[in-house]
Amino acid sequence: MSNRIYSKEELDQALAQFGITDQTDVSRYGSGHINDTFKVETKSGTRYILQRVTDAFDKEVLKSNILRVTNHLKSKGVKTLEVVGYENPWRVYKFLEGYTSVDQISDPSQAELAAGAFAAFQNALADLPAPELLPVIKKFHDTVDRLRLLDEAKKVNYNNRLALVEKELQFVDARREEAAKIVTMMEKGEIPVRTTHNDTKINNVMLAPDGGNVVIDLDTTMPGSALYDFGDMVRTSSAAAAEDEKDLSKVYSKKEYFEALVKGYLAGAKFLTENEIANLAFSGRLITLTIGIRFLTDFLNGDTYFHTAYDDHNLVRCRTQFKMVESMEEQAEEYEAIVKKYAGK
Ligand code: ADP
Ligand code: GN1
Ligand code: MG
Repeated sequence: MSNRIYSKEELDQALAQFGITDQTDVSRYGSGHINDTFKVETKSGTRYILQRVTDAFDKEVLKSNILRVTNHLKSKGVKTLEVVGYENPWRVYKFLEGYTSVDQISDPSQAELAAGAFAAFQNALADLPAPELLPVIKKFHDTVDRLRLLDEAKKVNYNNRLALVEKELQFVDARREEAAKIVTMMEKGEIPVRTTHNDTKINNVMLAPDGGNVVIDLDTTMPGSALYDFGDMVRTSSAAAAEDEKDLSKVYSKKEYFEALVKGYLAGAKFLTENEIANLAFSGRLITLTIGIRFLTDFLNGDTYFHTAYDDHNLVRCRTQFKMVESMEEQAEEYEAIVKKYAGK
């Protein structure tokens, strides 16, 4: 989906409902693929993030989840997003001054910090008062369901794109058997359902120079598996190149970054069970495959879900994901050994 253009009136109206009328500039911000995000500058100097949330979410569930999660974290003294106002489909957060997010890791210490931040986030939500959060999108990380949606998208075959993705479909078909592993373990109760973030890509944690952090993009915080959170960290935080790098020779999973992630995550996530620890390395491969399947699906559907900047953007992203999967497969034994080392096995 290419970025929708908003009129000044539309943005002013959105802000006015939250009592913000002294804006001097409202411009597109960040590199998120889902919501329409704007940075708001005002005469008083206070800055805000204005977002129009995607229509793909159950918006009322989302609003309730965001308010519950941020209030809970605040009550525990955990720094989190500050909600200024929320009227679907719009919301305003205070701008997190002094924090920055990156799209790619440039030093292992960032990976370790990010992993620690997501572990602390899961820890802080372990005692979220009942009831459980509701899903904003059902079966979000269910790879089996994502395969079903891919098969549906093949029938859509937007602009005859199927002809371009023969190799990618073969790549997926060779891995269909792995798809059910985590969902099945969850269904059987072999892996616990926890309140997890579900979108732990590196630009969803903001870091400060003093080592402080704030986990953001809380939209998919809902019942899930710690394995999905760890897997998605591996997908983005161990990557040697951008998610949309066209030169695939630059795309691989960096062992030093993976090791830093394991170190940071295991130091913070003391709650993990044996079964979870045993599947950490696998989860990186599975989530990366799953996100690649989602990019491929969106490509075949005609780019209806993820923001795209050019015609085959989703296909380029799918290819980097599959290259990352291959790289993790090649290093599987070493990655398992790293997990064992930090788990003290
Ligand atoms: P999406 O769901 O589309 O990824 P995000 O909520 O992650 O949307 O926001 C997109 C980007 O905007 C983030 O990666 C981050 O760089 C920036 N951002 C979001 N919230 C804030 C905030 N409160 N303060 C500063 N920057 C923010
Ligand atoms: C989206 O919202 P953002 O850009 O942080 C997506 C994730 C994908 C990711 C791929 C709600 O994350 O699931 O892994 O793109 N978020 C949603 O980069 O679908
Ligand atoms: Mg985001």
